[in-house]
Amino acid sequence: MGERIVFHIDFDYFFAQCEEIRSPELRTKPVCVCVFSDRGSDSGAIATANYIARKFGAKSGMPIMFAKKRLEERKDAIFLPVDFDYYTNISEASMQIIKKNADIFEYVGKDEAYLDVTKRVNGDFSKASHLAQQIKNALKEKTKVSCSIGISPNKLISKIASDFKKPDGLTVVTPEKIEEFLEPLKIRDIPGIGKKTEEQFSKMDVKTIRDLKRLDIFTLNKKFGRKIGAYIFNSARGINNEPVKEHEPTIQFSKIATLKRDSKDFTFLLESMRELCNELHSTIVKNNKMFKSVGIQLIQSDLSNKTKSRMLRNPTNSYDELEKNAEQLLKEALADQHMNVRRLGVKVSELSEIAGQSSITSYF
Ligand code: DGT
Ligand code: CA
Ligand code: CA
Repeated sequence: MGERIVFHIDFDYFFAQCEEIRSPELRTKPVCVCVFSDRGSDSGAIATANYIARKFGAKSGMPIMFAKKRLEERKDAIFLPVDFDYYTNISEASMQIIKKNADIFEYVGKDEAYLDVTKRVNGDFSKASHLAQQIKNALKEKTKVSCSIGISPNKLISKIASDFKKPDGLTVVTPEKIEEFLEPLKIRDIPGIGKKTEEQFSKMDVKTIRDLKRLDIFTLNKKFGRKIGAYIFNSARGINNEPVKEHEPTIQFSKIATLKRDSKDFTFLLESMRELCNELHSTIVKNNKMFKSVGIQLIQSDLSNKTKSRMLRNPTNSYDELEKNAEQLLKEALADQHMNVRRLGVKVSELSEIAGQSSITSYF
């Protein structure tokens, strides 16, 4: 394979940034976007926080209560509920702009994409960084989104590079700078190496990528198996041949069915809902996916449509989670239901590869 030029683009503090775009007065305040659980008040977790809030220690996954504690001295701190549909709109509009600038466009998630731009910049890194700057400008102008871009000969290094300087970063790693760029980084900076792997290495006194290069392929294979061993060995040397694959988002899986009779009876509808959840769950499992959003759709007797959805705190592939959330949504939807329901649907979205596999093995 000839030398490629690959971009990794990642939107900065995405959900919180969307909130700032909607309400610019938030820009000077700490902002946390929260997934409130149904237990009320402050139970739930932080989806993400803007960089001002992060300075005080608020971050993704943290219980809302903890974040409030960290931000106690900031009376101006703002805690907002997730507005997933709105973030999706901003994401889609931004991805359209990005896509136009790629030879090959690979959608990874709402705030993330890889681009192969080799052809359009003639393999020239300085043209590539100019193109990246143009993409950043176009996003700022049209959707107001700020992002960080990593540029290198492959997906692995570009992914690391986009994370290197955030927010609003642009990091170019030309082939001759790969070693110099990687060596001082922590092994945790290699995508797929999580806390557990980091601890294992720490016991061997391996902390940086430079340290990691001391280990030969046999040692790594013995410890992690051949596939992951090879991935770690190659990653430490900046080697990654994975192509950028044309990929539009697999946005969702859904099941829909016409009821035996039109009805607005909860128990009757719930029974069908469970069957749909069952079928849907098989599809999810077959495709090795996790979901982070559950939605339902009611098509009413007059064929009008009613939908409801909710974001989960964490990605899951659990049947119980699916059913529990679908049931809750159904209850909410029926609370103010006047018309009978004719067709019923369940969907899951915000799909990701199943955990564990998503970590290391998906980076081949
Ligand atoms: P950064 O570091 O500037 O890229 O910040 P984010 O917030 O864009 O972080 P990233 O790229 O890891 O995640 C993209 C979006 O995904 C983020 O804005 C909110 C959502 N997200 C990330 N982590 C979590 C989490 O632990 N729970 C929930 N509910 N959502 C999350
Ligand atoms: Ca991001
Ligand atoms: Ca991301």
